[in-house]
Amino acid sequence: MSMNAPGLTEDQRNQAFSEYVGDESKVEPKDWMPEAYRKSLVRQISQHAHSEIIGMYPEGNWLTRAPSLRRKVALLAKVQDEAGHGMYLYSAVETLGVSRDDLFDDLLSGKAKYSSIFNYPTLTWADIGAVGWLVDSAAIINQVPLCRCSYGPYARAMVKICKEESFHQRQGFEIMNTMAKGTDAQHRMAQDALNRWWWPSVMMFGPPDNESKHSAQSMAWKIKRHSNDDLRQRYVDVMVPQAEFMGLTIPDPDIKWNEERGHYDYGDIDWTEFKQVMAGHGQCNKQRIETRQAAHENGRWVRDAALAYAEKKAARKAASKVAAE
Ligand code: BYC
Repeated sequence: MSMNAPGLTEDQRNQAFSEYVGDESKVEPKDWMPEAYRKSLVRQISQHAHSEIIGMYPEGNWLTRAPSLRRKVALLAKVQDEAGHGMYLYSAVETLGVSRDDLFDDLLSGKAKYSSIFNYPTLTWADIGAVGWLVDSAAIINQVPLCRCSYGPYARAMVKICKEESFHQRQGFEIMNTMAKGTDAQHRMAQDALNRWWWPSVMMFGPPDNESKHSAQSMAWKIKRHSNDDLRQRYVDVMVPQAEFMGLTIPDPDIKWNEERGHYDYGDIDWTEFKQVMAGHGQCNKQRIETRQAAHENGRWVRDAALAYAEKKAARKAASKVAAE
């Protein structure tokens, strides 16, 4: 029984939908879907899109100060990729019946959420290494499973995004490794950046499982594949050996390999800090939104010009069609 079949009751459609996603089939925009599924996708994908857009600011901050042409070109490419990720993701949300203008309004008014991580400042060049290494590694671990999300347009967008995130991660690792193995001063800068970015990166995966209000339903619908804590553990397990390889110390005295569990144990997370950042009281929340508002205003003439051109072109096409008839 298909959830799209005519004449079904709401319960039958819900049942057919659960079986459909249970079979690993992809839901497409024109398929019937429960309203709560649609809303949850709009919530998650739009927050993800906003994160990509706001995520450009901490790194964009260093574009004019990159230490060499090679570093600058790579950083520029990465920041441009993030703009592209935002655009694919806004397109994916549009397939769920929400307009891009409404999404922009939500971001610009400060109503929309975006990832907590982008409310921290990038104080030194080593922070660009730390963001690429720590934040993009977290993004990869969180996002690779989203390539199998039950909603087709999101899953397909994630395939391209994840390929680009892998390049970003390498870019960050290479900066971090070069600095960690450079002069004493460079090593200290790398360690300082790791000290400041480690805990916010660990928090990126979201609240602990017992406080994650969306995880259970999202996993049942195969939007999410793993819980926040499972992904966080995977992250710690991957990052600890990489830090050791670079000769850096993760700022958590409780990190220890647990033979029995086959995982690293780690210390308590300061969830008060996470909640503060989510409530808009992080170090850069205000600055990020103000920068976005200014960029939107400064880009108004481009949007107006593109619209005027499109309208003129459409009018010319319509006129030549009439003339031909
Ligand atoms: N920051 O029930 P939960 C990237 C919110 S990477 C802010 O567990 P869910 C990038 C959550 O939205 C970053 N808010 O929710 C990387 C929910 O609020 P609402 C973006 C957070 O959805 C490098 C509430 O807390 N990645 O883009 O099951 C360069 C309860 O949480 C955070 C994505 O968005 C946070 N860290 O799980 C450039 C990936 N964590 O909606 C860019 C897709 C949680 O009830 N998203 N919240 O008001 C996801 O995988 C999931 O949405 C999350 C949260 C794991 C983030």
